Amino acid sequence: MNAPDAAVQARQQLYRDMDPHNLTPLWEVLHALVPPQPRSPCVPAHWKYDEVRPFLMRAGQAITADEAVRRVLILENPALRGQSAATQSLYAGLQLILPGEVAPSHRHVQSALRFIVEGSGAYTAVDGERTTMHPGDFIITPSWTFHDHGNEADGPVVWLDGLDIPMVRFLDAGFAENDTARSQQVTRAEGSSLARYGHNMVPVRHDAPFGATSPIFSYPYERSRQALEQLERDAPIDAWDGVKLRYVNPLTGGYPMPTMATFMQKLPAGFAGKCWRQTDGAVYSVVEGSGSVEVEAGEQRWRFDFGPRDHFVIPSWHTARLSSPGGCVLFSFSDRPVHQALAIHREERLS
Ligand code: 1HN
Repeated sequence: MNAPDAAVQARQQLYRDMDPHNLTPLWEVLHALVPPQPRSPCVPAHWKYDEVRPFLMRAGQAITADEAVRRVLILENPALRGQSAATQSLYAGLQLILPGEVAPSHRHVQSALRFIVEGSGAYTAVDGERTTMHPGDFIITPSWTFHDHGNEADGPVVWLDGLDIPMVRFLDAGFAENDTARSQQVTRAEGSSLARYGHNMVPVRHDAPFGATSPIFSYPYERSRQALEQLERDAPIDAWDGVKLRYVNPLTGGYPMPTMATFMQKLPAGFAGKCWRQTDGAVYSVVEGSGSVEVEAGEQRWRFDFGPRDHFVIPSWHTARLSSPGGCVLFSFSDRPVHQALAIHREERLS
């Protein structure tokens, strides 16, 4: 029922009079503030590698890694242009490093993950240890640790950067500083963190070297793939996810980073998955093979046919379904640990 004209006018006058005092009536915005279900401003998005790669290579001609500090093309959600965000909470970008280049050492509060997309033989260094990159490896830069990258191989190396930049920005909690050295000194042998923490054993006396972040900083693809292949052969296939595993912090059993969860999944050839939706928005990197993702929200529908090295985003509470006639491997990351820490995570598996 509408209020009579006089009442409406009195209200409008009230709003105008209080406005200069920075006061707003809740009852005019209540519904939008507390929606019956999430209505993400993000849209599903797809970046085909064939289309992105030429721009990355042109960026390689246009600016050095040293000049750029980080030579990255940001994967911006089409509905959030200008915000450097793939979803409301997650940043994603593709970083290129050419032979002989160094991306200088610095540190920041924002946590980062690297997922290697193309090329081998570049390294990243964290806390005095280097790790060599191979396609499909998942590498972590914990919050507030110095890190630099370099390429001592003979071809370009490209990786996906995933950072919690929008979350840290939302909380106004960002700090950053440059290192005194361009490349940090190597103080530990390559592979020592994996040997210490990555074989179902841990040192007898230890403190978590990176606090809430996993002490393993490179999770090699070779091992993730082996696990997925064995499970594809020997275990039931999940009707929604195919074969899907999450990466783990071996000291806690939780996610490798406090703000981001990471996953790898294999869809067997002929997989036609069921629909699901979840409140954590996710960014996907196609490791091998091809397939398609169908996404639905309200009346809107999207379908992306993806191939190797493509990237795509499924926003919060969008219904999605994966299929793959020939089989494929997908890496993904999301803000699920934050949802779970706040006890607000929801997931629905639809039939
Ligand atoms: C950063 O430090 C890296 O270390 C990549 O490779 C992307 C985006 C924003 C801020 C810092 C890196 C970044 C970043």
